[in-house]
Amino acid sequence: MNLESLAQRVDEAAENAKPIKQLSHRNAFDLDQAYEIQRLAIQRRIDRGEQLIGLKMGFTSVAKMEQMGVHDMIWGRLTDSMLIENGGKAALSKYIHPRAEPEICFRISKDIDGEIDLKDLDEYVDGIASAVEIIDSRFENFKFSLEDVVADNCSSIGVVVGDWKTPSREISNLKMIQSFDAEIVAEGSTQAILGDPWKSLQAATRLAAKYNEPIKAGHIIMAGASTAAIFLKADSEVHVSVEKLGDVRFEVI
Ligand code: OOG
Ligand code: MG
Repeated sequence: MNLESLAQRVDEAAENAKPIKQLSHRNAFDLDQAYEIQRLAIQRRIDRGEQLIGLKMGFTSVAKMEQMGVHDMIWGRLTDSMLIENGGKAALSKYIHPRAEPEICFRISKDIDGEIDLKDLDEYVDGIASAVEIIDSRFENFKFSLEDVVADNCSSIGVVVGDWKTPSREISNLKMIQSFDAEIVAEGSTQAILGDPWKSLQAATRLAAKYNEPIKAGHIIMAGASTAAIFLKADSEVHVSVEKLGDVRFEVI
């Protein structure tokens, strides 16, 4: 099996916003090979001039695991083409079947090249913000196995980050609300993210070290959604509000 050709398939599906069949339907590959497909697919973006800006964690809450039927933590890579400015616009035409989910984002202040203890993590973080992630599985009907979703860079396509706040260790029970226009569509707490989003960052340092992906000063790390993700609606505003961390929003056009 040619991992590069599978990487090309997920990359082109994202580029063309055209869904494809799950890779695992016709190819048997294990989790390490799935991460290699992801790395190769992101390398194609980097070869086109995109830059790595950080990592994202996925399935760090029970709500997400239950919604998607995948019960293992996953991680993916973020590039600058995925960033949407706070208050900016997301065009539905660029996506297949996009969903939004409320998140917390960390900004890294010092290079990390190994697993960091939970108690030492604040030495490496200089900002925390509320965030929304747009996910858009390249697979038909948003259905995948653990290996499929990892190969597909964990459905990454868009990230919107709010204003950076001074890091606090006390973010383990903050209310999170996602609204479309004025209607609340998802509600949760940072508690849902492994009991404390700092634990998600800790897991990111462990997994990045395991897969030889250095985390650099200036990178951002998304901790994973606290609630199920909701399909975007044309001509609406998506708004996420996190207690103490403030608001973040974008317009769907
Ligand atoms: C995979 C991505 C999961 C999260 O925050 O849990 C994720 C998916 O749900 O398609 O980003
Ligand atoms: Mg997410």
